[in-house]
Amino acid sequence: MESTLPDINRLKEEIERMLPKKLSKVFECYGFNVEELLTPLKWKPLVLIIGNYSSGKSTFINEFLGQEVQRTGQAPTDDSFTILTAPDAEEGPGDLTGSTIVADERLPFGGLRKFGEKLLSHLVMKRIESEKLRDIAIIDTPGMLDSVTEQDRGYDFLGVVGELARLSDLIVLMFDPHKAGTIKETYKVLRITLPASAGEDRVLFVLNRIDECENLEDLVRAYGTLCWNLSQMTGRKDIPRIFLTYANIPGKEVPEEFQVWEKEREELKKALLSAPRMRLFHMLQEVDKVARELSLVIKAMERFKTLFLTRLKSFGKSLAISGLLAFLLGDLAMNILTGYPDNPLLLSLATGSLTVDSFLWPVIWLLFTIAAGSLYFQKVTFPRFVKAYSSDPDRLLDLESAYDRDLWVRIRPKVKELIEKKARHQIWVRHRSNLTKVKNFIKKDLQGFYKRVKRF
Ligand SMILES: Nc1nc2c(ncn2[C@@H]2O[C@H](COP(=O)(O)OP(=O)(O)OP(=O)(O)O)[C@@H](O)[C@H]2O)c(=O)[nH]1
Ligand SMILES: [Mg+2]
Repeated sequence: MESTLPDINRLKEEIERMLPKKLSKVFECYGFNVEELLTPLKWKPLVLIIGNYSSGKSTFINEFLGQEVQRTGQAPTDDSFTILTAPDAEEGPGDLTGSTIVADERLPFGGLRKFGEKLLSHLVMKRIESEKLRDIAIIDTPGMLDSVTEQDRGYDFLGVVGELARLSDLIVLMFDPHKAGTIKETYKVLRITLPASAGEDRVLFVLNRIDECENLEDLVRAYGTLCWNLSQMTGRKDIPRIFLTYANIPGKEVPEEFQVWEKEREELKKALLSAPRMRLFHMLQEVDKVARELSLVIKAMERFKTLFLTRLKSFGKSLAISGLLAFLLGDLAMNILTGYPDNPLLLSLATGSLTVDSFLWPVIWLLFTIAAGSLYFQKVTFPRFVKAYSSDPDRLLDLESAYDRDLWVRIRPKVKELIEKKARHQIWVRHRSNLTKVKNFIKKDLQGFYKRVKRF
């Protein structure tokens, strides 16, 4: 059954509602803001087109939209990130500058501000009348180059690609036969940027401009090279699907044996339209990730609480022994040093002259020891304990999987802050029951949604 956009939107709203409903209390306990979590994914589904320079990104976009929106050309042509979308009912067509884009809170691009002025002058939004852009936005990007450094570009290009990839629901990575997977920036994107920002399932690999291969042999060679390079770059053992495509350029004859791939171009265009459905997966993956992050925070705080209780217990034991000694010997010591009181507790016990008064000083000594001990615990022992774990929260967890280790790196500062600022509160929180709630959420609610989205 083909799912319609209203169906997708209904489910999207349900996912947005589910998270606060189920987990907002638990989130609050650990200083997470549940409302903010899915905000970056509230705007339209995004398709990011990245790839080698001159691989045909802009040509493909123009063809998809049926309009000449983007400039194309043989040498590196685009030096800007261009967000293409249709204007809302209340807006007219027109361009928005980088600084307007990052300042607009309805748009998810505020995170790009950190890349500086130079990027903002290379960021633009084109609002164009296009039916296809009503429900998705497409981002055209500067082509990836070989011998370029951050200084040349003036901003952290790979950082920007990473930030956009995190927001995008589909990423088209375009190659061409002339440089099938050998460009340095492309290598870095595949090796570092994409694994950190987007799941493999979000990336569509495309070998474009195949019509420029001399013959089938040449194409097979280019395809083989790309596969080899991809496996080197991604570390994947399986070969992902690679769309083989070419543009129908007026006046250019496409060899007959290549025409069998004409349908792949159409399939790729159709895949772009699946971005709204991919957005649902993307949202669930975000929720999944943050729920797992939260589980790690809870586990760390549970361990912190247990360690604290153990510490408190051993301190309590020492205090009890000190209190007992003070109770039995405090007045005796006073008597030896000052001659007062006349009849200390132990002596009155030995001489059989025990009265109620004999307990006055022992009780005072006991209370004094307990008060001094508690003060010492609060002012010295506890702050030291907090410092030991806030400066090295890694001691709180044994991380088994690489996935957990990645999550931990991201949330480590949060755990640090939680211990530094809210240690006292954390000791009273019922971590175990919170952890059960989060685990049940991941196992039942989230899996239920995954199943529903897959059926779409
Ligand atoms: N033969 C052939 N030429 C193509 C194809 N796709 C694009 N071109 C041409 O290749 C050149 C580069 O295309 P663009 O669409 O500008 O490439 P791009 O990836 O946007 O390039 P940058 O913006 O510089 O990164 C243009 O002259 C296009 O006409 C194709 O499939 N086959
Ligand atoms: Mg271009």
